[in-house]
Amino acid sequence: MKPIVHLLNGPNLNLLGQRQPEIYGRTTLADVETMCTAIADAAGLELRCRQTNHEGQMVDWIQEARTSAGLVINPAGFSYHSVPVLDALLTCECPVVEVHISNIYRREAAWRSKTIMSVAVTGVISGLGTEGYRHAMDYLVRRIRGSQA
Ligand code: CA2
Repeated sequence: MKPIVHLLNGPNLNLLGQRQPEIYGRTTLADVETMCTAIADAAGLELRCRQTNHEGQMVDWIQEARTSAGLVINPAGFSYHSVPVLDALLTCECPVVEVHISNIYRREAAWRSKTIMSVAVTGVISGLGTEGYRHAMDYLVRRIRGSQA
């Protein structure tokens, strides 16, 4: 059986590529999922891609991912307030990469830099656009395949 990796995207990211392209670019969520699936396929991993606007759904999916081989998550708006999402991430036994498409540290709204998720994850990628997902996948592939500590 192939190792399973999860790609979870939070609220409003279903609109990726359709709204605010000056901040989030023109790549759609479907494009991101296709790109990440190709990386997983090439590495012999199974990727499960999901997006939700609902907190409880996100908690359920993180719990499903907690004992998998790896998790890439963009918690989006949950990043700033969701203790349930944070608590779910704290239970994860797998490597977790938090991705933000925009650079949350240089956004006009300073509160966007205050993600509460980062204490629960292996690493954070922010500001590389949707390429951030590619880097997150590459990291997980290398780590799962044993070429990275
Ligand atoms: O930069 C990111 O990836 C964010 O996690 C995106 C979140 C935002 O709340 C974070 O501060 C940074 C969601 C942004 C709103 O959703 C949209 C997505 C695509 C297009 C328009 C809005």
